[in-house]
Amino acid sequence: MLKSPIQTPALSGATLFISDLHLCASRPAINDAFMAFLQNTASKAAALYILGDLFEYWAGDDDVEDAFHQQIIGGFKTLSDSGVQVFLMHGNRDFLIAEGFCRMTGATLIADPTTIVLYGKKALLSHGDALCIDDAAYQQFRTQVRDEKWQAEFLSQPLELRRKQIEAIRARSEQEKTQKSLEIMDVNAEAVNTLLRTHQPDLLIHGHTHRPNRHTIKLDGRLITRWVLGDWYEQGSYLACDEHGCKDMAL
Ligand code: LP5
Ligand code: MN
Repeated sequence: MLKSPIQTPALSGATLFISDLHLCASRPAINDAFMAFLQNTASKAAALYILGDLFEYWAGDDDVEDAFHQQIIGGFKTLSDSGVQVFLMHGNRDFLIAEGFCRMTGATLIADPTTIVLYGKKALLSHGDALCIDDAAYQQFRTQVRDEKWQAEFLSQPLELRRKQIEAIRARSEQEKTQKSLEIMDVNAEAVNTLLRTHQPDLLIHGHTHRPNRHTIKLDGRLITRWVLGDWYEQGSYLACDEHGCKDMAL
């Protein structure tokens, strides 16, 4: 169970990062915690970055009629209307979020990876799944479902059919994960180094692995911080950054 949605005082005017909330109608406690986070914490921030897997899954922008989706959309709309910038990156579960969702919420979709200037530091943002290159079965699946043509065909099907196919993939994924080692499902160190060499950031922020941590990487004579964001299964958390640096915060 999530702890009560009493918020740690926000860093006013900070930039916040979250990922892997896996929101869904069947986990009301996390939804309440998230709504409280938007109202009490994110509302005082300058910007909120969601680095993927906001939702347990996303079947298409037409799947928004129910009370659960309307509540989340309303929460974002209130936040963005109040002047907080909301940026959203795709995760491996909600990569079908598209412009329709952005229009409804006021959020801006950002590519994976994206570089931003964060209080004078160069920060590279990613969901993190693309770094798990030892997970060959997943990477093959990822290549298939990230294909534009495949997505257009998938989205052309009725919503009920899409939901059924997603349920089948989720079941298969859960089953296959039981056969994979923790190492296989973590980021590959060389893939991280390659990404860092390409973009030359001061820090990398990502999620996906559900292994929240702060790593220091020495690469080519430079120190780079890799922040891994936590999921919201047991305890909601976020990374708050301002001109003094970044802090991981619990709800
Ligand atoms: O998300 P997480 O952390 O639990 O697991 C991921 C990888 N699994 C996935 C699948 C998602 O969890 C569930 C599906 C999301 C819905 C997407 C909506 C649109 C797509 C619709 C498709 C019909 O991403 C898991 C990784 C793990 O991270 C750690 O990195 O291991 O990967 C898997 O388990 C994937 C399996 O190994 C391979 C699945 C092969 C399926 C092949 C069928 C392809 C046909 C698709 C068309 C119907
Ligand atoms: Mn993920």
